[in-house]
Amino acid sequence: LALKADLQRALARNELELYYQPKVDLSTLTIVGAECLLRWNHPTDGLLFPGPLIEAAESYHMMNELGYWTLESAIRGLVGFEAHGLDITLSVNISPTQLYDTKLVPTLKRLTHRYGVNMKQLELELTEDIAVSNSLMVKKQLAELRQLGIQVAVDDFGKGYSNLAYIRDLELNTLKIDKTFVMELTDNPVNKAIIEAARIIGQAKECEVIAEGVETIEQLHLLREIGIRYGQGYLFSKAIPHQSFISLAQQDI
Ligand code: G
Ligand code: G
Ligand code: MN
Ligand code: NA
Repeated sequence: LALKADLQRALARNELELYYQPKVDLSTLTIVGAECLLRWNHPTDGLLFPGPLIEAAESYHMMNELGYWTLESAIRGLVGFEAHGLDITLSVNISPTQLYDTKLVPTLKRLTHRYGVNMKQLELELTEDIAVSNSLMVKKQLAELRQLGIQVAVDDFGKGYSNLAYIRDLELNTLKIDKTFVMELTDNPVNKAIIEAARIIGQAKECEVIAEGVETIEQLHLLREIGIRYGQGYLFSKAIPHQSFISLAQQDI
């Protein structure tokens, strides 16, 4: 857990940075989108993963502040991609706390308007736990986001406390299969069955299905065989800085 002072300094001194992991079409291997992941350029410890920072933000009631920093940076990132001719969707992770904030929808409206981005190019990733939380507040917020054209994804599908009845009823654009099923795809036949089930659910719900954690060619081949259309993982690229992402994606077009 980071200290409150660390978090405040990180926000005030611009130590935070968004990195971008490509989302790839598994049949053509072209980049069709990106997920942005928070990184912390710590003044002495170097580049850090965001876990401790996010935990700190939650416990010091600063998650919304961190979340709005992330959303504005992501929208600016999208503007940069557009300026380089990249027409992609950008996915942003949203913590449950953010979905309980009544300022979320008006802020997103204001930011997308200010930066002139199309809300359809923005996707919010919710963890399955919050997606199934069945709270009226969450349902209302999700409906408003979708009305604006913002895409909704359920992240880490299969890992949380699944409530398939709620997945059934939730209007969503994307189902992201949790990386544990993909990473252990060859070890246990049940993983393949779960991924097949996700594909069938996606077909019935008319939403996209993405496999996360694709690390090997063998996994890629199996995912294609199963009929999964999109993937993310170290086989293609880890999350990289904005400019590096642009260079990588431009090789594609
Ligand atoms: O690459 P990685 O270690 O960044 O991500 C670790 C975890 O932190 C993942 O579960 C990811 O969803 C989460 N995460 C990364 N960036 C953000 C962010 O901007 N907001 C939220 N809420 N979670 C994030
Ligand atoms: O929880 P969420 O799915 O948002 O976070 C994705 C996490 O998975 C991040 O920490 C990201 O860095 C990590 N990740 C992305 N691709 C791979 C991969 O191929 N293998 C592993 N082990 N982790 C990955
Ligand atoms: Mn995610
Ligand atoms: Na995930």
